Amino acid sequence: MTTINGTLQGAGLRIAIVASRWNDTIVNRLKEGAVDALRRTGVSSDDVTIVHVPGSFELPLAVQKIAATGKYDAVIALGVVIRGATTHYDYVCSATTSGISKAGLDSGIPCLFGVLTTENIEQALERSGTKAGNKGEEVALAAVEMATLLKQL
Ligand code: DLZ
Repeated sequence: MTTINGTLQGAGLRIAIVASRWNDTIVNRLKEGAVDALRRTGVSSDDVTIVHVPGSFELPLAVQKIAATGKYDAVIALGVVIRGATTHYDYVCSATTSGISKAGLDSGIPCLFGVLTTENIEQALERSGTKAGNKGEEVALAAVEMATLLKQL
């Protein structure tokens, strides 16, 4: 029997972070969590590239394009979508989740979903470094694990 696992040894990995400017106060907290987690795994700051897009709806295209360059071992998408009074939220969430997933499957590069989809700003704050952890940190660790796993497959 063979068991294959990724690791949290990030030295030498090249990581791109794509972050939306919509809800940027909270997205910045996710970004800080992600960068800090990458550093703790040994990813060099020279190997981290940060790209900004207007809103979460634009994340998939940028993620797809970056993944297709072959220059990165993983691409992390960060955004915050907060439900409003209309159905806009549902469309943005749907396009963002399916687009980021497709970018990963099409490119073969791990494309991580670090987008908070919340009912209100309180839930988003809780998940960006207060009560309920930091989604940015969580996806950064998942990025390192997946990148090191895929190198073995
Ligand atoms: C327009 C819009 C709205 C209403 N809400 C959000 C949001 O909560 N989070 C987010 O990341 N982006 C939002 N946007 C912007 C869209 O993602 C997109 O940038 C615009 O519709 C332009 O395509």
